[in-house]
Amino acid sequence: MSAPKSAERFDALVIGAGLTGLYQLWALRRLGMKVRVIEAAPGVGGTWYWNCYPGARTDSPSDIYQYWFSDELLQDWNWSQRFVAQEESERYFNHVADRFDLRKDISFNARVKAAIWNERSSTWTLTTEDGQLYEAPFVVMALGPLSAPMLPPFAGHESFEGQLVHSARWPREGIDLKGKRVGVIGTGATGIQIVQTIAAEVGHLTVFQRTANYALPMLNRRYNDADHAEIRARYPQTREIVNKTFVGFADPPDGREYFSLSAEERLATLERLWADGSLRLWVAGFTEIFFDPKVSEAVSDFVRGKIRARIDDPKIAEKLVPTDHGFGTRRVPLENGYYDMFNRDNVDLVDIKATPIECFTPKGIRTSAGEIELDVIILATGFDAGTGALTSIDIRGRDGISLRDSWKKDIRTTLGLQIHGYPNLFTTAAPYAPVAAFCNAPTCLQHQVQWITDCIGYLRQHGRRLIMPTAETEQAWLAHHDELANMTLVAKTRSWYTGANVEGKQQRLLSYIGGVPAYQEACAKVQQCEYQGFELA
Ligand code: NA7
Repeated sequence: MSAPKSAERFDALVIGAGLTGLYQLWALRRLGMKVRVIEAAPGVGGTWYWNCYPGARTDSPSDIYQYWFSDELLQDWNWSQRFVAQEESERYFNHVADRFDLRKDISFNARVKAAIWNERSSTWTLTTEDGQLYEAPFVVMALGPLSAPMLPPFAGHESFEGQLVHSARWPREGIDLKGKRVGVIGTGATGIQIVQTIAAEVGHLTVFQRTANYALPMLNRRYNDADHAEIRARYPQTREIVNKTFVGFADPPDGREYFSLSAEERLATLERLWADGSLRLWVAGFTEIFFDPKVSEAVSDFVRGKIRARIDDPKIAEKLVPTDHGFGTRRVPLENGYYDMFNRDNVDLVDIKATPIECFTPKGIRTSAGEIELDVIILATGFDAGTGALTSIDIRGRDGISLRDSWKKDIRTTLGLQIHGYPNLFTTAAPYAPVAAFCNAPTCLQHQVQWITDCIGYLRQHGRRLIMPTAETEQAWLAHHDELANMTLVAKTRSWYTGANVEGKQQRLLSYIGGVPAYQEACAKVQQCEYQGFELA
């Protein structure tokens, strides 16, 4: 029997070397702390490391999908285009890791399986899958909102003799799809990007759709030197405005009420927002789409018309047009040729609500309408959002309470930043912050890193060892969250935003929907009141 390994000791541990973890490392180092980042992948980038499927691209413009903490970084990095592909995002995070010499404090290929709080020493002990132990008073979970892939238990999946792959576990060396019979299950942001990218290359493509989405056309554009100069000159304003808009984008909302406008003005506004070729219609259009069923229906109908106009066969068009939810109540994907792919002879759409998948077979997929033979099946089936990455780790707080068990009954956080019962554990991208759904991720994640850093800085400055929200504070935040959520159409819609994509998951809106400024204000208030409502020791 080998001797038990002894734990390496640090001032803080960060799990994950994606957008959040890299910045958190940089920020805690500036407090003079000895920090270790533990990362499951062999490289940095998180989401932008793992999601290397064909066509992976950000739906946020590149000038707001980046760090703001270093003017030098803003000066020395040029984005090639408005919406960048995965390779470029990954290159950016590698550049950041090199520029700030971050790698020396990161353990790669190390997946954390357990995190245990020790009350006596006020420390957390992390254990990796290969038995490495790490110990520190503070732990920051920088796991990302969408990093636990959903692998639906399709009957007979192990019998399939072709290649089966989830979009977020795409092999780095790629898959040769040329001439093959390929099936894609899922038509969210990911499925859409895959379909539009591979349709022309594969022999035959079958798209299995459960719920149609309202995808908006992406107008991408390469940047030249003049664009770079102009974008850079705007950075001081951009950095400010992303923290002032409702969802952390740089577009101020239209501001006018839908029904205060004439029919011509409404249409002209919708056309203008549509023509922007971005998520503007969703994030900076008529905010009543989230609350008012009449406005929701009017805007949805506008988008339905745009989708129908793209598809030759009216029967296929009707399948691709969403009718069971309003525009913007689920994640709106951007598309670049997606709808046109259904005019191709080698692409079929299978509505699996009408003809459900019965099982996988050795040769392909059997639906209630018959067997479809396939060489490759791509699962673009999404993620256990917000909670899945956290519950994949056996987290034990005070008195050994298990987060996994507690969250089976009731998912709770305070501001998405801490959880009652788990001292000195900080979460990012967790439920009840705007991060997972209603925020341009970098805006909210950077804000959370700053809050956590300020909090740890405060504790160190004031000779405190421990912080945790009280049960009352947590309850008050949840009540506020629920009150706002329940006023919206979003909370009434089945999607990963409400936990409906995961069997047995609590149905509650995951993301805080009071807007980025209100969220930031609530977080700031906690710090201004020196953590009133939090247990400090
Ligand atoms: P999404 O948006 O959760 O999409 C997953 C898709 O897979 C969606 O169409 C699902 O249908 C479908 N799905 C999931 N489970 C099944 C089963 N069991 N059977 C059939 N179809 C299924 O994930 P994405 O990866 O596209 O995007 C995630 C986020 O990443 C995205 O919002 C961006 O922020 C980036 P459903 O809609 O649930 O009926």
